[in-house]
Amino acid sequence: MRPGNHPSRRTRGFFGQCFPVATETWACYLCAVDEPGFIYDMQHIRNIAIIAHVDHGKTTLVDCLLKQSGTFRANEAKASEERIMDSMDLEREKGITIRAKNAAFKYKNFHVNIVDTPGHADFGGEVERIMNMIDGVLLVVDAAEGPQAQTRFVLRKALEAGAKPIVVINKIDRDNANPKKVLDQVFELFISLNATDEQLDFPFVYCSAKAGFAKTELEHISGTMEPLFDAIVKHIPPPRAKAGEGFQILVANLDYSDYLGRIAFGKIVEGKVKVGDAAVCLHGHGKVTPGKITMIYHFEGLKRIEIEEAHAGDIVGITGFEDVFIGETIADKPERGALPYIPIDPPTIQMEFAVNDGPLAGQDGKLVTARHIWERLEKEIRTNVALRIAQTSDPKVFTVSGRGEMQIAILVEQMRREGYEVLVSRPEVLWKKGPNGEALEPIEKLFVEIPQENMGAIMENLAFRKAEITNMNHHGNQVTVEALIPMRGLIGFETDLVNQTRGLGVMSHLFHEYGPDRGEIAARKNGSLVSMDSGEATSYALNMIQERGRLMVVPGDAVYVGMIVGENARENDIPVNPVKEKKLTNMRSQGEGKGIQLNAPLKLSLERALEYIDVDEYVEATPKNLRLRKKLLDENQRKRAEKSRSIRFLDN
Ligand SMILES: Nc1nc2c(ncn2[C@@H]2O[C@H](COP(=O)(O)OP(=O)(O)OP(=O)(O)O)[C@@H](O)[C@H]2O)c(=O)[nH]1
Ligand SMILES: [Mg+2]
Repeated sequence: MRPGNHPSRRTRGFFGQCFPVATETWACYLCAVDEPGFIYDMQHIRNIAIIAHVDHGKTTLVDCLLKQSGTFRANEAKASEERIMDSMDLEREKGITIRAKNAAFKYKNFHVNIVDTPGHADFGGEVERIMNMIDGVLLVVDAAEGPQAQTRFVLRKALEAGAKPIVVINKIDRDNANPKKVLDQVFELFISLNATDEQLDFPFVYCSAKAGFAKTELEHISGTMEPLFDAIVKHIPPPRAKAGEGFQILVANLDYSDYLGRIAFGKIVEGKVKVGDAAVCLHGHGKVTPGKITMIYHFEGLKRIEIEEAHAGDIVGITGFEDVFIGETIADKPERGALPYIPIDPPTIQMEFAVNDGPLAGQDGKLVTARHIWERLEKEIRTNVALRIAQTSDPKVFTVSGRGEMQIAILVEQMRREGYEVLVSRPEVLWKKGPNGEALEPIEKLFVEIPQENMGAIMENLAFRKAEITNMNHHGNQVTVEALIPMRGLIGFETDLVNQTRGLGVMSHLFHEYGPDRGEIAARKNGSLVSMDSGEATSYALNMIQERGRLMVVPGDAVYVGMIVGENARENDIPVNPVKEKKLTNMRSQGEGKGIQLNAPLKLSLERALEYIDVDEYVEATPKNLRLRKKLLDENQRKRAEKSRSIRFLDN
């Protein structure tokens, strides 16, 4: 790094606050920004989040911005990867983002911190948690689908947090794209969210994240993302932060490393921080813990680079506090006070996690005790802000509350992969007490888009689920239905929608209000075929059982008393014996199993199984198996315990 014709160290002061250059004393700004760990002044930092409805192209857009800003060398494996930020195994398998993640890129002499967020409604808490880290958002909207339920949710959160939005109309390469119309719809959305005049004057960019180009006017010809890069540095303000002595950091995310311990991520809201500085953690409940900053990281590309000091405005990770939580403040001294934290919406559903006490417990998994499960749940809520956990009167049963069944199913799936075994109950909705002590249940606003020919079936389904249709719109062969539906009725609806429309229906939903009890909604129309014996299922026995309904096991599967081996064609549960062998007579008939035709068994995914089971049933999730069972394995005990409708309340 040699001094060049660029502004000297002295003139750099014009950019705002003075700042030291991390490397050589005489390095110039424009050259030095290429150095790892370079300290940018606030005027050259931008902190943005990418927000949108599910699948509108956030992660693809982040890929494009990272690649076109030259973050990866051409020969680096990442340069050819897709959806780089979806780094978790489950994210890659499911094709969706689950956790919000940070990265950063350099554009001209700007350092842009960028947070990719999930678009699925169940992970809305991830969007809320990062809002205090950023100062602007790219609101991505699909040029064909237009704004959807989660577009409204994330935009509302961004406006509440005072973040400056840039609207990005994405996927303009799609055949059915209508970018102009979608832009109008976005404008309407801003109005309906009571945006100020200034917010209504939002900048917008059209783009195709997949093809890698952006433009400010549809008529323009563009082969790169340049117009979007320019819009980011022009319209997103520098960080809302204050230079000066001392420091204050609001923790927005946590990570762990066996070697470093807990790493707290957040924006430096004030001052500057150096490795070795004395610091305090201002906890949520008013406690103050003294400590020391042991390490500082900031983001460059996908990497976390260790730095010696960091300044107001940058997003950094710091170590030194083992008991810090999301929403708490780390500062140089207690007098600086805690920063306000953006509250997170409450959870709407709850499931039980219980110790596997079935006869096959411990055969697949190593982590099976109540202590194992509780410690794993405690670890989860340190970083997963929208989840809540609680112990119950039964030491072997815990409750886990969240925003949707998928959010909790993801946790169960992760636990299975880590070697845990756990019994999980059906999701139950969390009610709230009204002003006069009456029970109020969460009501969701549902948006469904279906082919016209499926309308009858879907309307009937919605009526069964106690939905109240509020609007219907026919356009071409499609119908858009808007309804108010109790959250209880929504459980399992997505699976029905996919089945009834052969995958063509799309839905999204949003919390609307707590409303009066909408009455009984039957969980499912069929009872269970429950095993009354233990052993190995035989084809002979299964052949007889399949007369009664649909099988869920195959010959050779281990079964036990109280396990669900199939779905009854009728409403009630019936005991069946799946392990019965054919009695051998002197007249030897054809060999066992020969000539028997068993129908394909009903194999449910974890998520589908969770919404399928009834209130008195569990999913037994182990690393290798998913089984369904009755909570009470003994038939006589079950008969005594009447099935009753129980209501769970928030914060019980
Ligand atoms: N035609 C077209 N497809 C795109 C474009 N951008 C993204 N896609 C596709 O849209 C799908 C979803 O993209 P993602 O980037 O995973 O969407 P996302 O918003 O990150 O999704 P979540 O994180 O799950 O909410 C993928 O199949 C992408 O290939 C685009 O500009 N044009
Ligand atoms: Mg994504």
